[in-house]
Amino acid sequence: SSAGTVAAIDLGASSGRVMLGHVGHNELRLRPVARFPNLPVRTIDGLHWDILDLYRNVLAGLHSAVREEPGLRSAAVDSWAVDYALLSGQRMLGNPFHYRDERTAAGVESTHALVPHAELYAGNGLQFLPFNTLYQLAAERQAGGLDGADTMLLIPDLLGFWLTGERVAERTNASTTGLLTVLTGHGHGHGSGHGEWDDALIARLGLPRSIFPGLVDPGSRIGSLLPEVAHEIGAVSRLDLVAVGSHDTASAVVAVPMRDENAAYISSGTWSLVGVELNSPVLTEESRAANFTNEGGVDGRVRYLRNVMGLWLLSESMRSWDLEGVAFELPFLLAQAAQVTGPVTVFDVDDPAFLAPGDMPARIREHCAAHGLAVPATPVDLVRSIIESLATKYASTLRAASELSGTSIRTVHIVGGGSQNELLCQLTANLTGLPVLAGPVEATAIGNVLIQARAQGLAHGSLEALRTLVAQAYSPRHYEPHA
Ligand code: LFR
Repeated sequence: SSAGTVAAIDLGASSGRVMLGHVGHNELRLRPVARFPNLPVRTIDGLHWDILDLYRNVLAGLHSAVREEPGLRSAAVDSWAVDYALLSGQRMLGNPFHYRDERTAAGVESTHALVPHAELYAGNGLQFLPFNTLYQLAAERQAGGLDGADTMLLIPDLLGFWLTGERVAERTNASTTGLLTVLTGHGHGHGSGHGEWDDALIARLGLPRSIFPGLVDPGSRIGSLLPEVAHEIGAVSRLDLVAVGSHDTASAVVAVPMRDENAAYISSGTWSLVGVELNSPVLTEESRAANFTNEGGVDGRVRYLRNVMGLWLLSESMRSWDLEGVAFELPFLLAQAAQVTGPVTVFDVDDPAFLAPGDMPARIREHCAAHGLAVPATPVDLVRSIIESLATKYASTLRAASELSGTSIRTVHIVGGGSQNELLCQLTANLTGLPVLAGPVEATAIGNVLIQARAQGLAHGSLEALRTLVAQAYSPRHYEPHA
């Protein structure tokens, strides 16, 4: 038939959701069937994801999905990047660590002692983030954590293994490990993308090559649900798990309704991923110094972007105020922040001091004091400062992306949760001097749905064709720049 339904399982750093996506000729509709919080847990050995809680919620979400849509064609998982579980046979060895856990510092040092960052960048094209998988694995190795492990699976691939029994490494997410080679040639109508596991690098880092599973590309079939899983979710017919851009940012970029190569994107959620889409990577020394990444996109495209600290600054501030027993409503704070007319402190949102969980307002105040900036006095001042500082960083990052890649940027798309933040969108337009097109909010789930739909023959063509579908179904909101 010409229309059909697929299920997107989308796990973000603060919440997860299962969405049904209905796709047909000129037709694209999503509806949520389950939403659940993702609450990390600190134990004596560090900060972890509550992966079993997430998996239980995924199964419950699939159960609802199948009940609502017995003819469901397929499902696919995406999540945040870089984190993984180690397995011995079918058994998971310990609960996955959270990328905000501080154990990785030692791994950075030992890795760079073996392979300097300039050399890493030439081979993998990745920006330096202290939690990139290769550093986590180095820390793991030093702690003896790799002993007895026969497989490493990134988070979406771990859930895929539990659902189907198949062990794979989806390529877009695997590109964030730092252990894939970035390809520099131009593809044929495709991006050049990422290649294979870098055996030489893996050997130099003293990592066991055998723990890395075979790579698969978005759009390929991973396998059918195991009979006991199908039974548990009440599936009556065969249900396939499909690989999509399992790195959430890769899926989000699929669903940015960009109309030409002069468009830039900001995937604005816990992180803000700010950049452009390219067909081949930029590996210059300037690019490395500016800490731009070349991550693997769907269809071999390159996601040329930088991580900006993102709405984490705001959500973590809200959490601190909650813990202190001062209950603010976010819509109230944002409305008040939009009314501020006096001078606003703009600080560097990317100070590594903001990475770990903890008292965010205190850290922002300390940062401002240490840098000779006026310290935001009230929660409203602080919220305004965060939003204005984020928009300022968006603007400078887009200028850098443009210069480093030789792209001229004429429009800026904001997708994800941040696209609903009117103050953020308007300030981004003002500070870039460019029109901002906001939405869709659920870009990640939409990108997940679209790549499944294409694999099932429900949608066709290049990413450009898929983006036309997005623009029709979710017309973005326009913000014009004001002085
Ligand atoms: C966004 C994201 C970023 C990645 C960070 C950590 O959700 O996936 O792309 O750098 O989380 O995995």
